[in-house]
Amino acid sequence: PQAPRKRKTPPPKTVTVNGKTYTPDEWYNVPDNVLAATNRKIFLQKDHPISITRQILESKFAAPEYLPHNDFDPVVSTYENFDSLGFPADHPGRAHSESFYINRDTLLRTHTSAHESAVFRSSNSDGYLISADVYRRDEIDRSHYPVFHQMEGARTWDRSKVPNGDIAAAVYADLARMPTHNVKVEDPHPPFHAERNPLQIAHHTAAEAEAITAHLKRSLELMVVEIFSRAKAAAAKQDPNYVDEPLRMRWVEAYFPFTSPSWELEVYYAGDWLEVLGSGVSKQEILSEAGVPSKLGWAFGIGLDRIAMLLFKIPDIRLFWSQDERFLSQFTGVSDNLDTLKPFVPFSKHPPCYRDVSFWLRSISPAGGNTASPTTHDVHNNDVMEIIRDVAGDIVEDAKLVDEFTHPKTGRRSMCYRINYRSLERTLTNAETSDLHERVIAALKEKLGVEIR
Ligand code: FA5
Ligand code: MG
Repeated sequence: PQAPRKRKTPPPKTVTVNGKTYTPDEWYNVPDNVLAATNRKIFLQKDHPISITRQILESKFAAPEYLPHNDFDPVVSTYENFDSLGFPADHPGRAHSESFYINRDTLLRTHTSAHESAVFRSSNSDGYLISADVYRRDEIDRSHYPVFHQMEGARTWDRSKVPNGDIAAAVYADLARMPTHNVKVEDPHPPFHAERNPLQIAHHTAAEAEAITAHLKRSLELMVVEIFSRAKAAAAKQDPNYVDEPLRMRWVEAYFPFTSPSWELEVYYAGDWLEVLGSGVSKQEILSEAGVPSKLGWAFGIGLDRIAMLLFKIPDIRLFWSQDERFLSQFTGVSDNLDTLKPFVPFSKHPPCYRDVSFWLRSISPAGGNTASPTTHDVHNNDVMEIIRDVAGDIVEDAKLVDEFTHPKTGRRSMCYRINYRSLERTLTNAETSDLHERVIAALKEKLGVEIR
């Protein structure tokens, strides 16, 4: 992947995450607030909505088939996060602008799939669940945060252990024991691209892939049905006049380097289709590399924050990180009795406070000194987002690029960002907002070398 931009300050000599110490290099790009989040483990915190969501899914995918793993270190090697899963060398997810690196070979995991290979290798069970905090550089808004949570799951069958080596028969027998549901699935069998998402005919028959796919789809649909029936029961408890909308879900084709074919499951929510999970038939190379070549099966990865937001009607992803008792106390006791789950009741919403910042990108004369067409240095959106979050923390609700233009004469490029400062916990004073905004501006200037307009 592309080398990082030269750092202005040397990286820290060492960083400690989850009790282990690592040595950063030029690639180090983890802001302090993100590093601090590695200690929180809210997905394991009793009565926290993310943890409650995990518990609900774990109760749906139960032992002995599915064994939960909840204690993997957030720091992984690039081999685990990418190579072991078949990501090509030039995959965009590897870029310094997309992920948080400790050093060239080590990063904060970007997905729970980073542990697939290790669990396939070490586990004797037919399936697993892995829940963890995951880290990605991304935008700032009410549904994006640099740290979120995923649950990964897989179910496999061992050709050397099923009766007569007949995988399809074994899978259909398991499917016949599984409950059904009566939600009509729109687009239950979307066609998939034969080249991008081929059946793995070198490793198993089309009939075997079909059986595994049927098991995958029913299992994941049942999971979504469970979540939505709990969400409805909770909403009805809060509001006796609550009229529920029927659950709608659909399968769409997707692409992942470690499954083929692959799909995403979407649900209709608040007027739009929302992607809740990615899934597919596991690539045989991954199982073989993990030392279990006779196993085959399926895997999925679901975003826990997104599910928790719709389960509890939580309007802003930052709330998960809040230590405010007005938030946390609303979920007391739910971990011990999932049936007491109630929707979140927002405490007073504080007014938004918008501030704009516009800047010119530094122009760089191209080699050869052709000043007629200067190129400008590049500013990555994720860098701007991170600087804003770094200075203003969870007080920023949202930040957007609202204008961008190139000066017709000078060729210089200008960008304008609009930042909404709104605390979840209190009303900000004007002076406080202005002070924060000034500090954001100073940091943009210093870290990106831009000229404020
Ligand atoms: C993955 O991360 C794959 N590892 C999933 C997978 C696992 C596929 C196993 C096949 C087999 P993706 O980037 O689409 O894929 O993320 C999976 C889910 O995580 C999404 O469907 C969504 O629910 C959640 N998610 C992704 N990005 C974010 C984000 N920025 N904020 C909140 N949730 C997110
Ligand atoms: Mg996706």
